[in-house]
Formats: sequence, C-alpha cells, structure tokens
Amino acid sequence: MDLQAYMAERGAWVDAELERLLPPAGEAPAALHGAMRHLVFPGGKRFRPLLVMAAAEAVGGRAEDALPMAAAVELVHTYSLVHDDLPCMDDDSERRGRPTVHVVYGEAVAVLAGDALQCLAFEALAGAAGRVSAERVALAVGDLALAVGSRQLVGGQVADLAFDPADTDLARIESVHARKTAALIAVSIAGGARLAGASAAQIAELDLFGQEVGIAFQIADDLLDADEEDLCSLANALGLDAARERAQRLLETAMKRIENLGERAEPLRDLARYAVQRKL
Ligand code: GRG
Repeated sequence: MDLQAYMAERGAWVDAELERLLPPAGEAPAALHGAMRHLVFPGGKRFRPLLVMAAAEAVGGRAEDALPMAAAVELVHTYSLVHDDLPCMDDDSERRGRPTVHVVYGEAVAVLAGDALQCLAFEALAGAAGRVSAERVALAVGDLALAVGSRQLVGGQVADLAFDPADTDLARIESVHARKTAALIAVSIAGGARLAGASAAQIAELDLFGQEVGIAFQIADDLLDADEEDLCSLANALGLDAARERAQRLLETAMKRIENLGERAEPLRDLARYAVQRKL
C-alpha cells in the first residue's frame, strides 16, 4: 500500500476534526485560544491519530467511527509537548522549526493552554457517543485517562526528569519509555479498536502490540536525536547498533501478535514499520 497517500488522506481528516473542535483563535480569551492552536496547526506527523484509525480498520471497523479518539490522542500529545517544552521541564525554545508556545504566549498561558488541550481531548472523545455505543465510549475514556495519568504518561515524565544518567539498565530505561511514550501509542491502538467494536481479546493483544511499537518508536526517536543530550536513552546507554537491534526485535515481536488480522491490518503494520524506520 501507499503509506504516504494513506497518511496524507487520513491526516487531512484529523486536521479537519481538530479545526472543528478547537475554539477560534480570536475567541476570548484570545491568548489562550491562540496558544492552544499554536502547536496543533501546523501539526507534526499525526502518528497517533493515524494509528487509531488504522487499528479501527484492522478489526473490521470504520476509520470514521474512531475519529473522535484520533483527535483526542493528538490533543493529549500536543498538551504533553507544550508542557515538556516549558522552562521547568526540557526548556526548549523551538519545536518543529517554530518558537514554542511559552516563548510566544508566556509561561503561564502555555501551562493553561496545555491544561485546556487535555480537557478538550476528553470532550472530543465523548463526542464519539453520537457514532458508537455509550459503553464503548465510556471504556475508551477510562483507557485514555489511565494511559495519560500518574501511572503512565505523567508518571513517565516524572521518572524521566529524575533519571540517573549513569543508569544503563535496559529494563529501567524501557520502563520510562513504556510510560512516557508507549502508553499513549498503545491506547491509541487499543482505543481505536475498542471504538470499532473489537473483542476484549483483540483489544488486549493490540494493547501489547502498541506497547512494543511504542517503545520501538521512542528508540527510533533517540536514534534520530543521538547527537542531542538525552539522559534516558537506549542509544546513549547501549550504543547505536544495539539500540537499532532492540527496536527491530520489538517490532518483530509486535508484528507476530497481529498476524491473524489479515489484509485489513496492512495500514497498521505499515505504520508500525514506519515508527522504527522513519527519518523524522
Ligand atoms: C509533560 C505531561 C507531560 C508529559 C511529557 C510525551 C512527553 C511526556 C513528553 C514529550 C517529549 C518527548 C520527546 C516525549 C517522547 C515522545 C515523543 C517521541 C514525542 C515526539 O512525537 P512525534 O515524533 O512528534 O510523534 P510530532 O512532532 O510528529 O507530533
């Protein structure tokens, strides 16, 4: 299949849904709404929303039914980047070649824009109730809340900030990656499948697939940034070749889990390969 065309077409659906959900930049308080939009448009790769829709299709559902979850995970991702760039965290003044939100709007508004993006994510997901059963939506809301709370995304960020640079233990590094990066990727896949009506067994297997692909995605990210100082990085701890090898092994293990899903899971497989082989 043509992954570039798939990403362009589905990415446009995501952009349209995000445009519909976000308050106009001029709506009061204009600084807040401008700040919320700053990192959403233009966005990044939209990798997590694409996974949501590909997972829905992989279990025989419709990508459109998973669009609210797709928007939700991109909004959470964006909030996490806005907060990650803050002076009290990574202290970055540029992202995707543009000034970060706190540089343009100030620190206080950037914190609040991140907060509001996270709320909007759950509002977006609740909107799925018009398309699929209320039970599926409620379960997906619970899944997303768990994945981005203190035991996963936020806890992973805390563990990352406290990481000992001398620690080269594979399991401890991957435990940070699992929470900080893979939890949101796994819930994107499991949530997309859930909204599309997957069975509990399929959701559990896709969640494991997502955790493995998510850690591989983070290793690939560290390999791309290998010249930058990142204390919790397999590339730094094991060296580039061993890190590349580990990402490849994780991808192979993950792919075996979804062998039984057949042809309709091809976009999901292609996205998983892209996670490891991407050049940006
Ligand atoms: C601050 C609450 C809070 C959480 C922070 C996700 C995260 C946890 C921090 C973001 C910083 C970071 C580099 C995290 C690792 C995840 C990752 C590789 C993000 C980059 O994702 P891409 O490549 O970005 O999908 P684009 O720009 O394409 O959207």
